[in-house]
Amino acid sequence: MIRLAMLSTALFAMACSAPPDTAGKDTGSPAITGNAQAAPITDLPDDSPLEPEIKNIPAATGRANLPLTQPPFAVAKIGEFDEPFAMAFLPGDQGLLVTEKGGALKLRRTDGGVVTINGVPKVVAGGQGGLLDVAIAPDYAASHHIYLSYAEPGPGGSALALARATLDIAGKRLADLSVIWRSGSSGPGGQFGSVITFSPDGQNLFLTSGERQRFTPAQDPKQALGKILRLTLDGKAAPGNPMYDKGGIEATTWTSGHRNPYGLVFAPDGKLWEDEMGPRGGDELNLILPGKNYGWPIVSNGDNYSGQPIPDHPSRPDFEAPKLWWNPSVSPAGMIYYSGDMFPALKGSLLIGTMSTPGLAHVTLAGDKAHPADFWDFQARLRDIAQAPDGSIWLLEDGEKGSGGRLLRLTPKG
Ligand SMILES: [Ca+2]
Ligand SMILES: [Ca+2]
Repeated sequence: MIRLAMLSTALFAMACSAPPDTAGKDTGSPAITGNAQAAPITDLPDDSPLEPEIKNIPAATGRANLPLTQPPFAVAKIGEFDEPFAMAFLPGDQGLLVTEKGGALKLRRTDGGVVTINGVPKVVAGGQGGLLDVAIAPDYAASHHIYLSYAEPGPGGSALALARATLDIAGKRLADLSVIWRSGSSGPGGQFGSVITFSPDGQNLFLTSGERQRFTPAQDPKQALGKILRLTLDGKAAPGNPMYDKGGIEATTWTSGHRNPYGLVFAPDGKLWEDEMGPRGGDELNLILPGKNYGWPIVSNGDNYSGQPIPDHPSRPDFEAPKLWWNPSVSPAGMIYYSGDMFPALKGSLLIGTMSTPGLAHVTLAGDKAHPADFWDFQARLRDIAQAPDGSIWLLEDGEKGSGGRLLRLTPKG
């Protein structure tokens, strides 16, 4: 334990040696390149930062990198936002909700007009934090509930929070806002994950919680960082969770050992797929199974940005290995399972927006297997993706580094 504590301290120091919010490659900024070139930590063992007795067994299968190709879509710009983070379609013809990291919630009506929705909670904007995901409640038709995840002000910085509110479209405001879950472990910077999705039966809410670039909390069952949570629609621990009887954060935990999960979707067969940004060369597509540990920061098919090696997943088969992984990194973000009729060739597959290599990854599925099919060049960091009611595919650019934060609509070419 002493060794673990010492190494944890060293890892934390590494995390803090880079500018807050830009540690790691996730932002894809020039500053990251500088960080990647930092001198290797030489007083840590080569094989594992956390468990030096582990010998590296290289990952041999599942590498998903493909050359970028021209996208087979007609692409239309249909809006522009300021550092948008997420979008969600309201039912029928009520339009699209879009979050901006700075703290604004916008409603884009179907006629293209954009209105600001008031009553959004106060957020800590900056770096990877701010107003983050937005999701429409499964019972929205009756409740008009929406959910927001965001960086809430807290000691030393911020913490991930989940709020539920009633959307009053006519009044352009949120009513009855209540914060129904808080991660704790408040502090500076890092990545929040923050993606919300619902179980197919509409009874449970799944939320990803990033490890804030603090490494070891992903393996600490007493911290909500580096976890995927399964909650009731009221934000409580969901009965049936693997550690439900333990209470506290453990009762809310579905899976652990995640770094920075930015995509989470159910396929119609009930399988839950997640993408996460790993360290350098360690991005992952995971099949999420209850109670499993996904290994971060003990194993990764990538290595730390300091140059410090991390054993690959096969070195510790007790951890759940990714179905696919990207090395070099592409920085996977928003993900959908496409079920529309507009693109028959994409039906039943995953589409993942990517950032450090800006593109759209097409992944086909067969049971619990995933296969990289295409990687289309979009030349701008894609933060989120959604399937519109008509089956068109909508993309939301990240809007950082001058990419403009455009909202794009994809339809068949020609
Ligand atoms: Ca992993
Ligand atoms: Ca590795």
